[in-house]
Amino acid sequence: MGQMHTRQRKKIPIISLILILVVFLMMSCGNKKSSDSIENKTPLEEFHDIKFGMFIHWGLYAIPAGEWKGEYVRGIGEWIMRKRQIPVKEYEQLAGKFNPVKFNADEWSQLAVDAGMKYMVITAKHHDGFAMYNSEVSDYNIMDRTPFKRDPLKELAKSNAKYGIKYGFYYSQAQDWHESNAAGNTWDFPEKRDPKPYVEGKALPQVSELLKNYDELALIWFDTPQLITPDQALSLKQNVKELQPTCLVNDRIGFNMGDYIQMNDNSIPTMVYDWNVWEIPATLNDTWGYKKNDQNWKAPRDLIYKLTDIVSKGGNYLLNVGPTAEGIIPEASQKILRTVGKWLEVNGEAIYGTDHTPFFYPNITWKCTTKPGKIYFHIVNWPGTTLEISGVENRVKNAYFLANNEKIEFEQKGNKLIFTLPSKPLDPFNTVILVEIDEMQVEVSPGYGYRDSQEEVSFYARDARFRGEEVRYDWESQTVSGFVNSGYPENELRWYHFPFEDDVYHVDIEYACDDSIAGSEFYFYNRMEEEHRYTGTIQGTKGQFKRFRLMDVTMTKAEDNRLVFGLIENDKSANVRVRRIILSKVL
Ligand code: JFZ
Repeated sequence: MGQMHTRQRKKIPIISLILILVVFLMMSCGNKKSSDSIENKTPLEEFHDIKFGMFIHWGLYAIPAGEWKGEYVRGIGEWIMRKRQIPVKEYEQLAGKFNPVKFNADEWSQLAVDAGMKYMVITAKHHDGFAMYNSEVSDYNIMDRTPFKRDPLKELAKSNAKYGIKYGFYYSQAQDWHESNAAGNTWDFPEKRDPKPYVEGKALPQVSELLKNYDELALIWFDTPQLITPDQALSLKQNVKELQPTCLVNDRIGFNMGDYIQMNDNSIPTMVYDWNVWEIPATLNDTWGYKKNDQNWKAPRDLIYKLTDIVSKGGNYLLNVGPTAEGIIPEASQKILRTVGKWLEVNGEAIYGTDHTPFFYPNITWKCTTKPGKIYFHIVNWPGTTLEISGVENRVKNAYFLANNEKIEFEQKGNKLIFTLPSKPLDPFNTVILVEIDEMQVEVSPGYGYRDSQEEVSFYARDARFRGEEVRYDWESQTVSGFVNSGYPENELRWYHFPFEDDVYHVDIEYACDDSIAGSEFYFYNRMEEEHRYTGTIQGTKGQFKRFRLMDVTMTKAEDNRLVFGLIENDKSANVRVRRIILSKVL
């Protein structure tokens, strides 16, 4: 347990110290080339360092923008063709109307820079099959079929290179609703399909075009690998590596072939996840492709929190924008992203290039990232004038506010670190404390490490995955409420990916509600044993927070462990304020 951060206490012989010193001097005095080579990172390490990227879902679906023939279409905007089973011949007509004359590649790259995003992934071809670039392989593309007749992906390749943004393409390798042999379109093509001619005739050669014609790519982002075979996936991957050996491939290529992995969309793991390099694709509202009615934007505070949370657990955040059919990234998205960027401008040191927290820490006050010799405590809820953090074994040399370099008074008693803070946060969202320690590696006390066994673990509602317009997190009361439309998964709270020990746990829930709104029905289950569900009725708590025992669950180390809480809609359910689920070991 916690072995990764256990200090080696063996004495180092003096001769090796001298050797180390000599090597160090040689490296620091040597020519530039040799000092560069120490810094040389693999593409995967570089990717892991950059933390924050811009996802762009842009295609013909931006024209209907969530509405078909005057009717609102529920769900994510880029799925409209399939949701409404729009025939190919009809959907194709959209191309003739696609003329995003306001598109300006420099502005998009500049926005990424302003937001503190270091990479950009744009849909070269989404499930609708329409290529958003100049393709020789299929004329169903932006140059041949639209009045726009420009290649925005080419223009972005230029602007991203100019602004120092790494570049990658989303390519839907298996679903292509335009093609009879690809996955997905069962309304035009109900007959049995053979993916081979599609993969060999379209997917493979199109991915080749992307790798050949757009300079250096950081990654190809495949998605929804249904239907195609392991051999076909492998040929896609090998093709990428042959054409650009440093280009990464994400794990939605399928069959565990990816260089790095994706969590489910919008789903932040509950604990540190360090088995692989990973990324969370996430939405800024509730859609990827532009929908004119979706104004359910996440607030800058929530986004800064999520970025911090993700990075503190070891991941990257790929945050989406959905440009309009005119070529504009919605004004609201821009404003929110620039606010996040302002925070990163000051606090980026505590995000980029950092390692995940060494601590086990589901708590509502702070998050943590590290660099050699440094610990960054991200204070996301201001604790008042003192903050106590336990589990640090290193001697602390100094503590500063990252925002203004001002020293912070602290005391160190055993493994307790007690900071004296001003009564108000320096930053309204996340105030970062930089702690300098006397060693490169953080040494964590037994029991406090991120993989150490715990008697009790809180799963805060704030950290669950939830979406849906009405579901809201309130920073004051630390609760999630607004479950008005449950029965839809987006209105559930779901906690993902927590490498638990195999054991039996009591499950408690903490919530508050007025007595007048008691009586709403709710359910709770663990994904690993779904048939074993708790269903119950919300009891009134006179507005006070109360803890109720629900049931016992068996937890396993399974990676796809998941806890789910849902509230059945009625006229009262919106006001139940859920704070957390607590698991405690059955002793
Ligand atoms: C896919 C696409 O279908 C969607 O349109 C969008 O591009 C998104 C980024 O990716 O949707 C998924 C795929 C996988 C999961 C969730 C949504 N998943 O594994 O949870």
